[in-house]
Amino acid sequence: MSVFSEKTNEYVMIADARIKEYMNVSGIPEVLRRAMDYSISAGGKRLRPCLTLAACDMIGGSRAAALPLACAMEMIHTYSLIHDDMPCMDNDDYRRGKPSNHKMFGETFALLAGDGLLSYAFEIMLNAARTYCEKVPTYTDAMYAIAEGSGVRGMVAGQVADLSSNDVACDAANADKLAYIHTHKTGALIKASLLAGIYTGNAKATEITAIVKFGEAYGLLFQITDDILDVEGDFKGMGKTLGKDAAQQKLTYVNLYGLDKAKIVAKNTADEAKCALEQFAEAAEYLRELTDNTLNRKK
Ligand code: GRG
Repeated sequence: MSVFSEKTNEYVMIADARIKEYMNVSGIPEVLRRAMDYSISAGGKRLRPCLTLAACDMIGGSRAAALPLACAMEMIHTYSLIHDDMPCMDNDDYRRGKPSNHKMFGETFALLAGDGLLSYAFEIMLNAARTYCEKVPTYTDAMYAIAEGSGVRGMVAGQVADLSSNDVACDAANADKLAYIHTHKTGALIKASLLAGIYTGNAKATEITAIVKFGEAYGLLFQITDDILDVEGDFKGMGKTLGKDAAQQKLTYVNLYGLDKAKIVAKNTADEAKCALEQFAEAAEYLRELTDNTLNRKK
């Protein structure tokens, strides 16, 4: 097994183990726990926890302080998937290879499961802050990055722009709109995951600037490859119904530029992301490999 795969397995394992602990605390109504746990335990790549833990390792930060943030990121991400799948939004029947949350628990509990994961993420972060704020003076910056990235100027703003773009033509005049949707809906949470990790170490201003640059390019790469996989992927890898973007003529990289050009943009964006990591030298090897992996991903 490669060093990259070993590291990824390690990150996923420690995040999963901690998420399991968080899901088993007393006091959560049983029906709510089952609905939350159904989606968070359904699989998923755990990309955002991997980004937080990798950024923490890269900067020599505190793993103990980063772990609650990594789990909070996964909870926020999972809430967004549950809500996005609901009939009032994207109306998807499958997620992570299983029936989506509202198909299993009904719309009321799907809504509450999403609300529960979002608010629990913030409870977990604030509880961790009681322990780590003194040892890690930038812990508040990490939590702020997560709040901003997931909130009304980040992911939620991107979702609003996405839902308002249904009747927008897939032409060059709307390229800026597409960039806004991608950087906010997908990129903001990815950037926040990286910032959270880097803020658990003693990062210099130039390192923070570099990780922001990497996060923006990597987030865009991740979404372009998502658009490509909507055409070229399969249900087994992606765990969701594909082909919807083409059927709905949705504003995506593939519909705007065509498949071949989208692949070129993805390659250039991956190069740009790796360039941003230069100052971290070999400490950034994991993030470089992750970037190559994402460029060629099938899931
Ligand atoms: C409901 C406020 C709100 C936001 C929803 C996440 C999202 C925003 C919408 C889901 C649809 C979508 C294609 C979003 C782009 C982000 C994305 C590619 C999500 C899937 O992330 P992965 O591939 O999923 O990391 P896993 O299951 O592996 O965690």
